[in-house]
Amino acid sequence: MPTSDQRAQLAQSDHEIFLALKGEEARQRAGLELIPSENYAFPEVLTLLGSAFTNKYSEGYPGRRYYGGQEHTDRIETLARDRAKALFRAEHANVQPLSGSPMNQAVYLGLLEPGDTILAMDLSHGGHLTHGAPVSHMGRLFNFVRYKTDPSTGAIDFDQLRAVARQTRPKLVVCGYSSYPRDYDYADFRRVADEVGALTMADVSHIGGLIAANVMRNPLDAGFDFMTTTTHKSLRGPRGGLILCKEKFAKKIDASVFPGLQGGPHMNQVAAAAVTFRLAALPAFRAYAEAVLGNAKALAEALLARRVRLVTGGTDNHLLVIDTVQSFGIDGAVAQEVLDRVGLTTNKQVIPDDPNPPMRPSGIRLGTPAPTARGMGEAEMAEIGAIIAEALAANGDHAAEESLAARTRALTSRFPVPGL
Ligand code: DSN
Repeated sequence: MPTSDQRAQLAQSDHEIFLALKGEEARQRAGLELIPSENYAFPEVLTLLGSAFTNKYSEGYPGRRYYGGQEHTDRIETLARDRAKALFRAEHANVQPLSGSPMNQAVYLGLLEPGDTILAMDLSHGGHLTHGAPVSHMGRLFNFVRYKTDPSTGAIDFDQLRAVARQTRPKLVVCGYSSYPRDYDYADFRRVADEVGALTMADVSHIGGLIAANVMRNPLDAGFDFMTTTTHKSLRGPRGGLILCKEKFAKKIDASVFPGLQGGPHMNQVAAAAVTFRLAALPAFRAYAEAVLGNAKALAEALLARRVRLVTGGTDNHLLVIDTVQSFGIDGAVAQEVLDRVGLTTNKQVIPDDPNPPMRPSGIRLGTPAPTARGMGEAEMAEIGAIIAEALAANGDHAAEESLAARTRALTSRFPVPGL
């Protein structure tokens, strides 16, 4: 968080960038972030990201660095690792991944050989780019095979998953998602993986904060070998990645992150992650996580009451997917633009087996971590649901959108953005 002196200096040396910063702050204050992977970082996180730790190179690990001057960086990385292990009940933690993609790549590259088979969720059913999208380098390097969900309920089709596993003998079974509004039992994945001798990895990037707060299941409790999570979504930490694993994989994971994949870790990010893990262990964070889930249900109810079609019919976690084509006769790109105009930030989203292309998909994705971090509750979710449904039904009517934008501003003016 820059001090007022630092802001004044920025304004003087680069006014264009300063204006962009002010514009972004104003956008975040006046509008509302409903993208489920976004959040407002803890103020302590903003402070550390702009701190002296950003100046330091620290290749290696605590006690085994390549450069001198590590007395404070060793301390923060050790604290970050110990706190992460305690928070997630993990045997080993690596806090150095620069973000979500290198985090997942480090697991694949550290444990598997190029060409090995990985079983992961179909991307249109909610899987992530790093779970083997054909356009990603990992998708080219490894042989990804797929399982799907029942789009009406969201249930994983474990018969199909088992059949694919038996047929393709994957080395790794991956679960986790970026656009799946349900929860599942990790033991079901474990059983199939055990049958075919595969390792297990859960990418819980979206729900890391909800697992930390013990309001959603923890895959490590079901004996998963690896759990990965970004630290900036429901956890409210810095942009970054975290790998948790069994002790027997610790050496391979650490060597895969550094020197295998990355150079110097970003120690400002590691310091901010350490504070995040401390804050996420407090009772107040559990209350926040419970409110995230309650708000998602309230938002779903508000939308369903207006006959909006939600993929899987509702939510068990922090996110919802609206089928905008079926509900309003508009694609997700148009819906996203309409909602931008009324001050609600969402993202266009493919839905299961979407016949439409990713830039013009059939839906949008919503989430409650950010509005909940502003202190909003179920009454506000009812109003947000009403604004969304009315805006998408308004069919571009300028006057209607103006009046809905005023309703968004009335809402956000009552709930300041933490840290801004
Ligand atoms: N971009 C993140 C998301 O929106 O889910 C994941 O990389």
